[in-house]
Amino acid sequence: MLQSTGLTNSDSSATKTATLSTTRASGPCGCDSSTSQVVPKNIQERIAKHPCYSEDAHHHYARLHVAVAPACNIQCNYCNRKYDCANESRPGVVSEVLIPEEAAHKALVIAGKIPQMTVLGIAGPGDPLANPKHTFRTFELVAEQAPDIKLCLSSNGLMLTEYIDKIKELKIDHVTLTINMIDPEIGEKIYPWVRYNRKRYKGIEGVRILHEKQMEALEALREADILCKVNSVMIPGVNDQHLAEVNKVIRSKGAFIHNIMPLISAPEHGTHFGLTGQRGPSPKELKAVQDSCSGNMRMMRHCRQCRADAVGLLGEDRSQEFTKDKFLEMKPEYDLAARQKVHEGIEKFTAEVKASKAAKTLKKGPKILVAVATKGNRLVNQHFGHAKEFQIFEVDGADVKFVAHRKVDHYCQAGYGEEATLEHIIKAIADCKGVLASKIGLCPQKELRKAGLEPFEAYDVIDKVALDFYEQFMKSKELMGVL
Ligand code: CLF
Ligand code: SF4
Repeated sequence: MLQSTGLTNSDSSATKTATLSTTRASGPCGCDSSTSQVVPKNIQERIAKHPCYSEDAHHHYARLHVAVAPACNIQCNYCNRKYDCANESRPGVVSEVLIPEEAAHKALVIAGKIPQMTVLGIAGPGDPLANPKHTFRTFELVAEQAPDIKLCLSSNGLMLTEYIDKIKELKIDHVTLTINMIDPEIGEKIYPWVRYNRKRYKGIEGVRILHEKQMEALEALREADILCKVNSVMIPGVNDQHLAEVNKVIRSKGAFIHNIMPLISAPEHGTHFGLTGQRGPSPKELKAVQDSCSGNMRMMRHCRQCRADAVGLLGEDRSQEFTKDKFLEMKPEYDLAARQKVHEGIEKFTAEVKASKAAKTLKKGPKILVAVATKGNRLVNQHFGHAKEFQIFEVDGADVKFVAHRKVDHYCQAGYGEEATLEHIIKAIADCKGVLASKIGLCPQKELRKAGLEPFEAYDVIDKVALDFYEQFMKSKELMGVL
């Protein structure tokens, strides 16, 4: 193993324990630094605590989804209405539907228990704007009682212009639209019908209405100065070649960030695409399309396609701790001052990380990928065997940029390493050169090395560990005469 940083391995709060030293990380907004766009300061402030709009924020801040919107007004071929809206969720996931009062209670409970929870999102299980009464009532109740929580909604866009005044009135500052096409002929392969003004339109007629309404929605959001994220589901052979055009159009209409997500499709989901064998893209195909758009605008690469009742940091779903039977028994512990104190600690930590970035000029070298085991807080702070996902960072000796995450089954099952699981993990991160974790057992170390993945143990800020690893990795290559 390359020599680790040798820091004490502890799971205590990131903001207290991390040693901050030489780091240079992703762009100023924490999103995709490959775009030349600089985020104005006032917008940086608006996204600084939103885990989806800011890649930096997603290491520290959490979101809560409340499932108050069961109905939908369109049909997507990747959706089975028995499950959550697949525009912001993994197919096959079912959330418990709540009434607004239950949802507000849940938000106040969680705001106390997880003070890093800064955003309340409504993203299903159907379309929030096909359920306007419950959606807006929930936002009203939460805004009245927890004014520091940001309100966020995700929609297919069909009804957005009808509700733009209400969205403005409630100060909903973040709206996601799922836009998969700008050409109705392509849309015809994705949407069999659309219901608008109490009438169901089949085929291209319906898709044309959806397309026009989505374009109007983009303009309405720009006019209202609401930050718009566009989600696009990448469907190989249907819209994969078309997404660059979608990207161009949404950018020209003022969208702030583009989230190209993979189609997840399996026969057991019972969706049209699942049953007809439509496959989703490979990680490589997805990255290629994201890369092709990244010169034009900010790209989101840290989406976890969460459930309509997701709770916690994006990479950790704590929804099972807060099922309806459990949270209804809990008392709201919302405490604005205590929350602000936690947020100040996070801000201090991130400011120190940023300041340390500027402290040293580092030389860029060839790019490599590393896989990081993390429980959040922008730290290498998880045992290899406990990781349910690895965050993938691109490192070039000067910059450390988040590029993806890979879900895996954790290697350590009931205290023992699972050989078959290790094989899958290695396959999932095979394009990396190093694996950074707070602890890695001797057996997985051996297997990782055999597969060309160098294990590296440390407990510190991801950027620092990645640069330390890079330096030692490059040195070892030089010594071996590889470079
Ligand atoms: Fe939720 Fe969506 Fe708001 Fe985020 S999720 S409503 S913008 S608070 Fe985020 Fe989840 Fe991806 Fe959505 S990771 S599925 S992009
Ligand atoms: Fe399903 Fe969402 Fe599409 Fe409606 S908009 S059909 S809920 S994926």
